[in-house]
Amino acid sequence: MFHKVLIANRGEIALRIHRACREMGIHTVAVHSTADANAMHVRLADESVCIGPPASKDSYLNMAAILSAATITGADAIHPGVGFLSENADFANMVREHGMTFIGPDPEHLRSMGDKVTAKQTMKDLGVPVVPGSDGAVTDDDEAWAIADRIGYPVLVKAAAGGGGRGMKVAHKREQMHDALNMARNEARNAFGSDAVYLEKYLGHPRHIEVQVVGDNHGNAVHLGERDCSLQRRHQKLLEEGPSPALTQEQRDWIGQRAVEATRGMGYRSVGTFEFLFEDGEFYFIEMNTRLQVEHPVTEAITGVDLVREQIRVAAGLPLGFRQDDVEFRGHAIECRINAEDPRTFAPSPGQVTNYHAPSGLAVRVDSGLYSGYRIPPFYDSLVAKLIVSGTTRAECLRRLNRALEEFVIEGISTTIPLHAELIHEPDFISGDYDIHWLQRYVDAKGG
Ligand code: MV4
Repeated sequence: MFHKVLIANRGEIALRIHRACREMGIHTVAVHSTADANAMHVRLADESVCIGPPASKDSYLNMAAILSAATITGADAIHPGVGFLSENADFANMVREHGMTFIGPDPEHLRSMGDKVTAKQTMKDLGVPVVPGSDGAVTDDDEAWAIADRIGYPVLVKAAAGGGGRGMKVAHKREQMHDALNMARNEARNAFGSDAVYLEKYLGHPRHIEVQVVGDNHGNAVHLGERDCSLQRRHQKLLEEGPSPALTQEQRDWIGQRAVEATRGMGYRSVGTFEFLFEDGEFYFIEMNTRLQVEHPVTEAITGVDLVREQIRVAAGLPLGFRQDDVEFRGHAIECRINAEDPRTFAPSPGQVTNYHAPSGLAVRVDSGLYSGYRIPPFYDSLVAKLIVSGTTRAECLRRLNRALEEFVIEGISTTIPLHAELIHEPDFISGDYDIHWLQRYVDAKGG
């Protein structure tokens, strides 16, 4: 097992990784920007190194500074967390070349899944259902028209290097295809430095359902069920739950099986997430996330598996500590992402937290680096806390979530707590009847 892990991230996820390491007897090194000197994970880490000024590109994305910090502190592994360098194949390679372990998948899988066209083809070959569309990248209008005639309009043009919704354009009819292609290509070139695009049938009212998997170095792979992440706005998730209220047990088992077979089939060795759109009873693979995810605690709550611990173990070459048959799914869990934002306009609200009190009690978990007196810097993502609540049933989980939100005190800044408190009383949410567009419509209707 590793002796010392450098945590190349910040905020609640850095704290989450620190906790897993300490429970495993591993020493931790926090790296931080000058703006994060007072962060909780920096205070708790065994050692810390300042790696640069506030801007992410000069600190949390600064590969040379992070590798230097790992070298001088004698770390034998680097955990990249989420976002930042977590899916960067070049960084994973550099970590390896420095004689350390990247706690994540092989660079080969970071690269192949990072290219959405390759990812889709790989999954199709491994028996995973994909969205009907082009086989590979599309270059000219005639080719695009021919594919659209086959799959039918509306058609979505997507960037091969994309993800997160950038570089997507819908063509509702033949006349819109030329402009959609050009606009998607331009956006992709500007955002990702590659103008490769591909086509898919546009699904109008899907849910976003993702399946958690873990694979090891010994040919083992398991799935840990699904999370429903449909409640999002502008590609920012607000709340995630598991199991999905939209699936039958049969659908759940079937998609879990497809994901686990693909994980084993590609020799994937880490935690990973298969993202699907789910519409009219059918699953369609769209992307694979080759990292730990922000919403991983939902899965931990319903399975009892410590995902970060397993990720670290498999990165160290150890076999998975359990088999598929050992995984028991129990009850329901919901995660609320609490952002330092105005709950109506979503404008960032950084600043000093004058008073902080987190809820607790049975089946309530809070992952947060906040404390009274902490000053939230304005330079990063506004996620400041995750509230994860479980219950034996979804109804019980909702009642518990309601009381946990009532207990939560964060003063001095605005947060999205009031939005969550409102949302869980919406009849559509209570009945589980929502798709990926529901939250935007809800916010628009309130005049946010
Ligand atoms: C789609 C789609 C509809 N049809 N693909 C958005 C981000 C990227 N990861 C995939 N996305 C979508 N792909 C087809 N063929 C709708 C979306 C989409 C979306 C997907 C998941 C969660 C939220 C979303 C919000 C808007 C659009």
